[in-house]
Amino acid sequence: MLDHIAIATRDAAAVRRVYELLGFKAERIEEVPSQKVTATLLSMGGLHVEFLEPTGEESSVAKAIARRGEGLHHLAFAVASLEQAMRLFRDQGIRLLYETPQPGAGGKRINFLHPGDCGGVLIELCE
Ligand code: CMX
Repeated sequence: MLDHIAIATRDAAAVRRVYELLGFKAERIEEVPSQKVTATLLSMGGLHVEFLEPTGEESSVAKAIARRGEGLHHLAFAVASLEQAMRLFRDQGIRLLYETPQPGAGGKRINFLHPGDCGGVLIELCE
């Protein structure tokens, strides 16, 4: 199931205002130190949109913005078992970005599939 769509931005507050005018409210704003980002989550029914603002230049989101500009950063899919999903993709030769699950926003455990193996879109797996 699609869990959230993440958008990389230098100014989450400014982008949030646009969505608030559309009638959506920020549900949670959370710093995720392991990913060096502040994540702002807006609920859109069963789906969330997440604005990712880097907290430092060494953040992978800062690098993504410098290289690719602001905009779509990743699609996140909820999985029942992250270890099982990681095995499935690893066995198919699809590159995982971390050897082991990492802590993500909302207490989730996360990993990523390399965009080069996914049609140019970074995919997050979250449990
Ligand atoms: N979406 C699609 N493609 C992307 C991308 C993104 N967000 N970020 C980088 N890429 C592409 C690059 O354009 C490049 O493509 P080409 O080889 O065709 O030129 C390729 O991936 C490799 O890019 P790179 O510059 O060599 O590598 P980076 O140092 O930018 O790292 C990536 C890319 C995906 C490995 C890195 O961003 C990463 O480890 N991401 C996972 C962690 C993360 O994104 N965390 C964000 C917060 C998560 C959260 O809390 O929700």
